[in-house]
Amino acid sequence: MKTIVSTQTNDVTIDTEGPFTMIGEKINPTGRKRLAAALTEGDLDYVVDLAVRQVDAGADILDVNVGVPGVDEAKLMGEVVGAVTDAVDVPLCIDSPSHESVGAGVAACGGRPLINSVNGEEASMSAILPIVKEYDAAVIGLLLDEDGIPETAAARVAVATKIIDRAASLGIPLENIVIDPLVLTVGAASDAGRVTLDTIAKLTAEYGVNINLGASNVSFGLPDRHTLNQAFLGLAMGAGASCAITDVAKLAPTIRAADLLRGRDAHGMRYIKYFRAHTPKDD
Ligand code: THG
Repeated sequence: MKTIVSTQTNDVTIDTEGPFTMIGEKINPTGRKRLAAALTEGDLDYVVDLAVRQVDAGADILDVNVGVPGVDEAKLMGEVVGAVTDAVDVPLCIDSPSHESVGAGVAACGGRPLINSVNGEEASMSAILPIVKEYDAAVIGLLLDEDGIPETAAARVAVATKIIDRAASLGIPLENIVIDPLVLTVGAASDAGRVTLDTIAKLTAEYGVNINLGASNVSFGLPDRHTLNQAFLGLAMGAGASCAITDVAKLAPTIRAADLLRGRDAHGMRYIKYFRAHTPKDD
């Protein structure tokens, strides 16, 4: 299954059969005071710098979330998307629960974005899916609904079915949907990783759909987060995930390694290219 997103001049294919797609997570003020302040002050240079650094680190797509209290989020989303689009040539993942902000971001990006996100709640599906249809955009479907995040893999797949069927009724094809099974921290429930991995396997068997993860969520509240994030990404890729919203500078080496190991990197060219571009010379 291929999900194509684009800028005006550049296509990126999220592909269940291809190498893993990396979505840079850093334009998101959650837990980042410096960025929250920059967004509040309208300091777009700081945001553009985050964009450039993530693309230099290998990001294929950039997530853009501007949710800080006390700002006109839709207006700011349009401005940030415009500034990022002028600075880097990668498609964007427009991250907001508000349909006004999503609409402003989609309108400002010029290409075909990934909308982050719709979920199985009636209010979300009825607000977001018409925008997906209008712009022929791609969308991330989060596996939660009015009852919260289901505890079992089967119940999460049932939410995926609800989102996929509703989208189909509006004429949105499965190719334009990327399912996010949701990752909770294993710090709170030690089978949280297992449930997500089982959900990925079931979705892959049933729908063959592209699957995204917010991969760093798995390690919240635990020591040595990087080791957990690396192990989880490798397992999730093995189970069928095809993209992640992640810290690309930290996790690209793991992702390039896992692609080579699962036969998605002919002659190791991507692994070697990444290593050459990002390993400092020690002479
Ligand atoms: N699925 C989808 N979208 C998502 C998520 C998801 N969007 C938001 C989030 N989850 C993914 N993005 C982030 C962004 C930052 C962090 C984690 C996930 C993060 N921040 C550090 C912190 O809060 O401690 C600070 C990072 C830093 O300083 O560099 O970990 O699951 N569809």
